[in-house]
Amino acid sequence: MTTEEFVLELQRIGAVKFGSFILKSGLESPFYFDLRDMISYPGILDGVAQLLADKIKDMKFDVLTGIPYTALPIASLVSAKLNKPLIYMRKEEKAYGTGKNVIGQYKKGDVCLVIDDLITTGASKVETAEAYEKEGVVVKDFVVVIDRSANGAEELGAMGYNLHSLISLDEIVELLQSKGLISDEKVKEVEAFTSSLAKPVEQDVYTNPLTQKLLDKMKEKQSNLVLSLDVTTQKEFFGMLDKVGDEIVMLKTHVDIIDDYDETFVPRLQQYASRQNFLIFEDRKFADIGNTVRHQFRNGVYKIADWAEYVTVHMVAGEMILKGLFEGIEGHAGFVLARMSSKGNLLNETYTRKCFEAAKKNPQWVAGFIGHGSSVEDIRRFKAKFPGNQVLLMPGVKLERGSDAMGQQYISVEDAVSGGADCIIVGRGILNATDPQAEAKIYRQRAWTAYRGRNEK
Ligand code: S5P
Repeated sequence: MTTEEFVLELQRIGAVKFGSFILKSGLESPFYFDLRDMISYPGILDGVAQLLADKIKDMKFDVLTGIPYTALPIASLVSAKLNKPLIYMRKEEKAYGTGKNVIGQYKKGDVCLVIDDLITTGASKVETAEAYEKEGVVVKDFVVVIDRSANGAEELGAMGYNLHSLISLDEIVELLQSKGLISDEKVKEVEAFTSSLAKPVEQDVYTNPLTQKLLDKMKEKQSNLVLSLDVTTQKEFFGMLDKVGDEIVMLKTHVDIIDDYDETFVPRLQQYASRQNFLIFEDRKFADIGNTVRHQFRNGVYKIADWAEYVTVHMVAGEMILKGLFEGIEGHAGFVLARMSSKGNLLNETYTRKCFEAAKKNPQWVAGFIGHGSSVEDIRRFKAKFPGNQVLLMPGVKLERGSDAMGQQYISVEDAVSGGADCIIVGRGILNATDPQAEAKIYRQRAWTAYRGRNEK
């Protein structure tokens, strides 16, 4: 079967339709592709598998896969034709560490070629690649049957992946037009529709004032170092600030671990903040229903809202937590924990995506995200999904990669920042140094150099 014959067959079986269709997004489209029923036409399925096999036979990969459901039967035929092992990923996401997500035999580091039926935007492909990469499988190339995207190849290219396609929307239209199978008018409609999708929507992206405040302070102070001052007495606390307060853009506190906390603590902290010119971030990780977190934030012994502009928010109870915390008070915003640095944490990709959705709906209450990553690439892809101009603050950072005895995982300053961390959060890397002041200077200098380097690119 030639590509041309394949396209004609697709039209014959109704897998490629031109008319007027309402898409899931609500947009009206002049065409509709659905290759799911191809499995009921063994000749066509075998034909497309052969075309794909011819296309990829000289590419370098160890295993191949098809994205369920539509592309999996296609990939299994390709696998047989090329005598290359097939693997696939469960469609239902498993929580980390609770079972096997990838079915089939493979070794860590194997390169997997991914087959899919269609591409509209690169987003879901990137998600697939990330899911495989979590399992130790390397993804470099995607091969799709039909590329109907406006700029899928560029989008994937920016994330470090290659896109190959058997046939594009333009080629399909051209072929069907040349055979008199669609009208010239329809062709114009398709062109108008695709160019409207390709046009970037011009809009000012909103920046939360608390995000801007942090960015301004970073610039002013030439520092993107956040100190996590996890000590348990006021003496240690202010003693450490004397040494390192000048190096940091923001101080992150856990006020509830200070043994001798009393009413002198906050005024003293505020004096330091104005003298040493840093912002205050209380890392109280709110995670309850709106009404409870409202009290936890504003009342009780610590009255956090009176002195901390930034706090941390777990999205586990749902987005109304943001309303509970921030409604009706000015000058505060949260950092949403979208990923954690601790080994075995239960925040999976679906959860992270929900955090982004919540932030998108409530931009006035979210200054940024707390996140972590296993590599520069991993962080880059995570950050690329931020729904706006939020900043990324990264804990679990030391001068070198490593871990502690209680599950904390560290990546290096350079990996964190070049991947996309705007600020690094450092605790014991500085606190436990023999000379914390000198160490803070090193962290500051390395993080700021990496930040400037990244933004100059
Ligand atoms: O995922 C996270 C989120 C946070 S806020 N992992 C973290 O380690 N943190 C916090 O960052 C943690 O509560 C601690 O205060 C700091 C890391 O401290 P370090 O001593 O390991 O650098």
